Amino acid sequence: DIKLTVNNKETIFDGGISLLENLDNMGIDIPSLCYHKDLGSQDVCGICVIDIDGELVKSCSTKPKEGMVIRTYTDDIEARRKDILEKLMENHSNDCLTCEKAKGDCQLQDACYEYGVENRNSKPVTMYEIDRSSEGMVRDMNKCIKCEKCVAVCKDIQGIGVYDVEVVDGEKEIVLVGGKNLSETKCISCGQCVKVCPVGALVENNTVSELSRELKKREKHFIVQMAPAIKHTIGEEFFIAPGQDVTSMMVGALKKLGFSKVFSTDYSADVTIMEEGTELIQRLTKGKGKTPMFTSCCPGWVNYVEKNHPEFLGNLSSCKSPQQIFGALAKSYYAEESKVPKEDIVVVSIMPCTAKKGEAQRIEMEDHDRVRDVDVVITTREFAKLVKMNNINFAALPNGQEYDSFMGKGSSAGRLFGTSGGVMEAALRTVATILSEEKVGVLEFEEIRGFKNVKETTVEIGENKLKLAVVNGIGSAHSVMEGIKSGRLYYDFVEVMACHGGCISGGGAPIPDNLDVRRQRMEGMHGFDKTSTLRRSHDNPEIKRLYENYLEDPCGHKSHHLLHTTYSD
Ligand code: HC1
Ligand code: SF4
Repeated sequence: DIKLTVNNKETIFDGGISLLENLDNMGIDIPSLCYHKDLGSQDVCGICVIDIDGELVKSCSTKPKEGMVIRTYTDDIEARRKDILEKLMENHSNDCLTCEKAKGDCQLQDACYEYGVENRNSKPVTMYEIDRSSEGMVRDMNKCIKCEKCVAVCKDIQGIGVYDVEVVDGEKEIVLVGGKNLSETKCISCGQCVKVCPVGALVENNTVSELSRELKKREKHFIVQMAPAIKHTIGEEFFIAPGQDVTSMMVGALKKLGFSKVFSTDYSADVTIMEEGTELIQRLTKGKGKTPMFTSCCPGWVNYVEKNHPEFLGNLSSCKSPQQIFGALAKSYYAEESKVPKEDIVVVSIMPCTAKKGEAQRIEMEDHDRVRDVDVVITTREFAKLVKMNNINFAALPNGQEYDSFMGKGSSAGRLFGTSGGVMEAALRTVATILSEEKVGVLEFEEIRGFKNVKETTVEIGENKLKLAVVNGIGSAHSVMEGIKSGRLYYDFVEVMACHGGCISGGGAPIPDNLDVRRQRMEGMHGFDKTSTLRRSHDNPEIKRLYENYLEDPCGHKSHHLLHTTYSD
C-alpha cells in the first residue's frame, strides 16, 4: 500500500499496478488510446499524462510512489493532450462522416470532441489501399494511429502474430506478417483486433446498412436467428448490465424491424448436439473417423486448423456449426413446412463473431441448387446499430415476447454454447443419456467452466471413460495440438473456441470487452441454465418434432446431406 495525494486528497494506491489503473479503480477517467484492461498499456499515445509534483508524466507507465502529489486535470495537462490529438489528426483521414466508428464508437473522435480538436486535414483518404480481402473485417491504414493494441492482442493473446511494428523511412508502421493483405496472412478472422482498435482502422465488414434497406423493401421472406451469446451481451449496447438475459427485448426489436419469423440459434445448437453427440459415439465405439474429435462450431478455430494444422482436419466434427445448421434447415424443413420457396427466403444471422461472416460464404455451405444456408451475417454491434438507426427504444421493449415456433425453442444446453466449456457440457448431457442405461443425474461440469486456458476432465459414463479437454482461446491451441501429436496428451473429445471465454467475447461483441465484463456475461449464461426447466438438447420438444417429422435419425441419411460437411482434402 502506497500513501499519496490525488487532487488534494490523501489516498492509498496499490503499488503493483500503474497510476492509470489505480486512478481508474478510483473512478477517475484518464483518457488513453493505447491502454486496454486485458493488454495493459502499449506506452505509445501519451494522452494519459497527469501532473506529478509539477511535472507531466504518462500515468500508464508510472507506478505509484510514497508521497507523490498528483493532479489529474490542469491547464497544462489539457494543452498537452490537445497537442497530441492535433498531431494525430494531421495524419488521419478525413472521412469521419461515413466512418464505421462514427456515432460514438471511435475513441479518437470522442477525445477530439472533448478537447475541442477539429479535423483540418485535407489529406486524401486513400494514401493506403483499403484491405477488403477478408470476409470478416476491413483494414484501413489511413485511419491507424499506431497504438499497437492490434499487434499485442494478435501476438500475445491469440498467439497468431499477424501484425508487427516496423520503421519505414523513419516512420513507425504497423505491417502485416506473411502476406500483402489479411487473407494472405495467418489471420483467422476472430476479430479480437477489431475489438481493441480505438479508431476505424480495423472494423467488421459492414453488412447492416444494406440489410436495413432490403428489410424496408419487404420483397423477400426474411427470417432471423440470434446466437446464444447475443442474449447476454447485446443489453450492454443499451446501458443494461453485462450478462442480463434480454431475449424478450431482442425478439421485440426484431419483430418491429419487419422479420417474418424470429428464431434462435439455441435451437440449432440442440440439433448440433444430437448430431455431434452421435458422431462422437460412432467415432469412439465404432471406429468411424479419427479421434480425438474436435468441435467444429467456431469458424475462427476451423480457419486456424486449415492454416496451421491441416493434419488435424479429419479430427474436426463433420457437423456444420449451429449457424449453418439453422440455415440449412430453414431452407429445407422450414421452407417445406411453411410452403415458402427456399429461393425466396433470406436467412439473417446475428452473431457475436466476425469469422461467422466468412463461414456463411464458404462454398461447402451451399446446397446442390447453389442456394446458401445463410445469406446475411451481422455482428452484435451491427445489430445494435440497426436498432438505433430505426429509432427503437430497446430498453423499453416489453417483457414476455417469445420466439416463433418451430425453430425458436432451444434448451439451456444449446444456450451454453455461447460460453467456453458450454458445447462440451451440452454434449455430455446428451451423450450420457445415449450411452448409459441408467439416468445420469449430473448436469453441471464445473471443471470445464470458467476462464482457465486449458480445462480437462475425465467423465465415466456406463463402461466408458471419456478424457475431455476444453481449449479456451486460440492462444493455447498450438501447444495442445503438439501435445496430442507427440502422444504427451490423450483426449477423446476436445472443444476449442478461438476467443477467450467463448462467443461471449467474440470479435463482434459489444465494446468495452475485458475480463471483468466477460465474467458477468458468463455468469449470466450459467444463471440462465441453472433456472431453466429444459436443460438437455434431446428433451427439447421442437427437436423431437424435427427428428420425428423430418430428419428421422441423428447422423442419418438426411442429416448427412443437409447438416454435415467435410473439412479434409
Ligand atoms: Fe457462437 Fe455457435 S456458440 S459459434 O460462439 O456454436 O458466433 O453465441 O452462434 O454457430 O449456437 C457464435 C455464439 C453461435 C454457432 C451456436
Ligand atoms: Fe489476429 Fe484475430 Fe485480428 Fe486476425 S482477426 S489479425 S487472427 S486478432
